[in-house]
Formats: sequence, structure tokens, C-alpha cells
Amino acid sequence: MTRLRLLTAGESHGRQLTAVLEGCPAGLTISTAQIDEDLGRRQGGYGRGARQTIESDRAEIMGGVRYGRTTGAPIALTVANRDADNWGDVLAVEAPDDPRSVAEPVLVPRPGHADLGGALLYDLHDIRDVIERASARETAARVACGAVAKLLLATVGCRVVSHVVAVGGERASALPLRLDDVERVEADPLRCADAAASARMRVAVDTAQEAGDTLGGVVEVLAFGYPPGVGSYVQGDRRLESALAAAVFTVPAIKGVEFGLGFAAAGLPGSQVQDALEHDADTGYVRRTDNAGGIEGGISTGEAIVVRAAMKPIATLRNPLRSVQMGTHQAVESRFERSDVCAVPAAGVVLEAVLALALADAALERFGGATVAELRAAVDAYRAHCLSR
Ligand code: EPS
Repeated sequence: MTRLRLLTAGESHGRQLTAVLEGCPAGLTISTAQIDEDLGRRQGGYGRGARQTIESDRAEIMGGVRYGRTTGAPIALTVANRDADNWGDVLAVEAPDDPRSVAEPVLVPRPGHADLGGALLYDLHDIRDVIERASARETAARVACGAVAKLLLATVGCRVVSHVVAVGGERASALPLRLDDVERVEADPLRCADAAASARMRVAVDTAQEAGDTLGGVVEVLAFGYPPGVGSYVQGDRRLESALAAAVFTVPAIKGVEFGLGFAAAGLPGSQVQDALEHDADTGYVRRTDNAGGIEGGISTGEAIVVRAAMKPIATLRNPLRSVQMGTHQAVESRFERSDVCAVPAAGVVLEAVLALALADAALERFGGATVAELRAAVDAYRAHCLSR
């Protein structure tokens, strides 16, 4: 991100998460209700763990917004960790006076988690220091900032939504999602548009839970109404997919990404993959299919941007895997740290956020604007230009 800049800080069981989002144009009406709605959506989903029964995430805006509108200054916000009260001095900033009060260190890394790599990289004796910041709790701060990016995108007619298309081996029907389906998706416990597939997915989550195991899945994120003409073919790093793929991989546990038909396109002839062009006097150039996922030649087409992300199963398993105690090198069973069985529905909300931030950033880079009015005018002018050609 170049126009929008985001940093987050904070530990999973520290007092709060903190975020600074810089580069948001002035004059954006901020709805804290909408931010909190996304925070609530991130907490939900079938297969979530006990932490979400403790938290009731709310964002508190600490800067950059006055009388409900952005001023152009960095937006600072915090999300409190209610669970911090249950962790006593374990995350204390000051070292305890009595060394006997130091928390028992975590010495056994969970396979597949950041534990081992983090302990070696930062030369940390207690894996707790890794667990705290590698925890997916951090994504709450980014969901809050992503909600701001969604509000900005809405000013140029764009809406970002998501739905779960696979959990474990269970897949939803391949019908393209329409905006009309969104209400049904949000009402479904797995955020899946296909009710029959959702029922099968719930059984799969229950089975994994009983076995002390975890499940991953696939989420599809769509951006409807994103302006055409964002990104470019002239240099590889200007391709819109390049920025969006990078954004997808900022989310923990994501191991794959595809656009439009994605990997399926590799097995089809070109005649079944390219989206044929038509012209409509009112709407200009149109494509009746969107196999390209809204991006051709690295440039947004104006059709829906369609991104799918594959999430691996969460690394913390109740049924332990083989591990090694750091220091003694003894073969031991990995330890269990409270976790989710399946966080794929939540990952959808997080992916909406990071993609909204990347899409807003790319749109700001392309159309500029210190104010929302300037951004909107530039987007409208380009849409009019496309109609005239
Ligand atoms: C999460 C918060 C965490 C985990 C989970 C997701 O809270 P706690 O560690 O207190 O249970 O529930 O994180 C992980 C599974 C992980 O490996 O990072 C959240 O808020 O999303």
C-alpha cells in the first residue's frame, strides 16, 4: 500500500490492539456502528473457539475523525481485549520485582504455527512472546480499518462481500454470488450461500472437533462496482492482481489465491475462458461472463473483482502432534493452546478487510484525492470517459 498506510500493534492477551490508518481522504462519514458490525461478524462463524465468548469487540476511535467525518489526519483506533483481565501479569510491561512471579515459559512449539520460527528468529526463550503477536486476534484491528476502507469504496459505488465456498472436503455449488445472496450468506452459520453444503460443512466441523482436529477451507471475496481502469500492464508490479494477491497473503493461514476462474482456467481451452465483449449504449463495454475475475491485463474491467483464498487448517490441535521441547530437545507431544476448530467464516471477513484496504489504496493511487469529493469526481470523470469511447 502506498497511498493508504496501516500499522497495527498489540498482543492477543495484552490490554488492547492499536491501529493507525493513514492516507484516508478527508470528508468521509465514519460509522462506528459499521466498524463494530464487521468486528462482530469476524467473531462469529460455526467452529469458533471459546475466546469469542469472552470478547465483544468494539473499536474506539482515538484520532483522525471529528464530528463523524475524517479530517485527513491519521485515523487511530483501538480494540480492547476483554480477556486481558483473565491473564493477570503474564503480559506485564514491567518485569516483576519477584523473579518467582515470572510466568512459566512455553517451551514446546506447535507444528505449523509461528512458534518455532519466531522463537529462533527473535531469540525468545518463552514461546509465549511469539504466540501473543502471531495470534489471529491481530486481525480484529485490520477488520476495523478495513471497515473504514469499505466506507471509502462505497463513496465510489463499490461494495466488498465474501462467502465461504469450501470447508474441509465439502464444497458449495459453483453458482456466482449476487448481491441479493448476501443477506442469506450473513444469516448462515458458516457464511455459505448454499444451505445444503453448509449443513454438510457443519457435520465436517463437528467431526473434526470430536477428533481434536481442525479444518481449513476456501473463501471467495467479491468487489462489486469497483471502478474500471485501476492497475496497469506496463510494469509487473503495477498489475492489480499483484497488489491484491499480496494483500490476501497478509492474512494468517492463507496458502493459496486465485482470481476469477483461477486454477480451473488452466485446464480449459481459451474459447471457454476469455470473456467476450459487447457494447451497450447505456453501460458501455460489457462482458456477460466474468471468468477474468474483473481484471484483464492487470487493469480492473468494471466487472466484479473475484478473489478466492485457500486457508489451511488452524495449527493448534487438541489431539497433539509430535514436537520437540526447545532447550532439552526431548521428543514431546505438542501443547494445546485454546483455539478454533474452523475459522474459515471469520477469515472471509478478514479477507474482505484486507482486500478493501488494497482496493481503496489502488483506487487512491489511480484517481487521487485529498478529499472524498475529489476522489469521487475523478472516478465519475473516468467512467464518463469510458462511456464516450
Ligand atoms: C483469535 C483469538 C485467539 C484464538 C484464535 C483466534 O484467542 P485465544 O488465543 O485467547 O484463544 O482463539 O487464534 C488462533 C487460533 C491462532 O492460532 O492464532 C481471534 O480473535 O481471531
